[in-house]
Amino acid sequence: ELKTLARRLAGTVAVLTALLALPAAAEELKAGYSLPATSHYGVGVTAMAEELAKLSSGKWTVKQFPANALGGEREMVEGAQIGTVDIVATSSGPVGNFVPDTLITDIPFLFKSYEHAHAVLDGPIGQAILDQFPKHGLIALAWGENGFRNLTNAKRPVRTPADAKGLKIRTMENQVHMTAFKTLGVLPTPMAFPELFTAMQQGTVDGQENPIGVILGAKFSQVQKYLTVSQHVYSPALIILSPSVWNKLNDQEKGWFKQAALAGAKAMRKKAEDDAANGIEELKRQGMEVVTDVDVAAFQEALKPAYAEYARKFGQDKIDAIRNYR
Ligand code: EAX
Repeated sequence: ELKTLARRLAGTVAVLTALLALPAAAEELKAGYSLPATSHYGVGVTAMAEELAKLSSGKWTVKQFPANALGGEREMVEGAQIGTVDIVATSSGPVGNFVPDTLITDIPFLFKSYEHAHAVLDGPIGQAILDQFPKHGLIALAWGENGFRNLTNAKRPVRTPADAKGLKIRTMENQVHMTAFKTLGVLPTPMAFPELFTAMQQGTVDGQENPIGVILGAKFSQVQKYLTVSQHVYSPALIILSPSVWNKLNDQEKGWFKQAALAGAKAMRKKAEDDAANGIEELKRQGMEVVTDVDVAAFQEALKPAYAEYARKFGQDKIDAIRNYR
């Protein structure tokens, strides 16, 4: 009888051992973002997922929740903090409320070009900001891109700050942006992105500002007549990972996530830039009236008091280090 028991035990141990040796079922990660799957965020997250699957031999799969299905960007970042969302592709818009060091990147007319922005964000200045995330309960894997933002409204063509004065414009939930719009004499109305379309439809706000790919993806031409190609601020994006995922990874796996996020960020940038280059024609076809001869110098002049405030807040040396970075 003892022998039978021993044999059974051995058999059980053998089965258990075999089970443990089997490759574990893929772990599914939830990824959220505010735009359709065809947008730069969708393209970026897809590229990240493919690279992660390749590097890890399929250990992780990514289930995507486009178009605010997991809430607005602030809510998704909160979700990453508490572990209800695993991956978030988000504009920097609400991120400064969690990691104040990101706010310096939201200053209007700070970045001169995509190349300039990429050089700063992918260099030591950008890395130093990413390094701040863990102490705020978040992991930032890479800088992605939302793009240069442009003003739209339902009232009138805008070329100069005088044209913009008095318009009620939705801004992101971002102090740096709100300061800028207040300074321009615009009535800034901070609002989460998922509420924006209805707010414009109902006339609660006159307009908003976003990169061309966002204006296209969110179908804003249905509720906005005038587009001003103001490119008044570069809007970085971030690929954020929940610490609840990160803290379980070994060093090799952490490397895979970073590498995959960099591939995602690269694809995101390419799509955002393609949309910016090609999307204006499409918006015209959709009926928007487009102003391209914007008086940028007048906007920069009108923003002087805001720049003085940023200098007090961030330090002129820090701002200049970004402005003059090459
Ligand atoms: O990230 O809130 C915004 O205007 C963002 O630019 C948009 O959700 C894309």
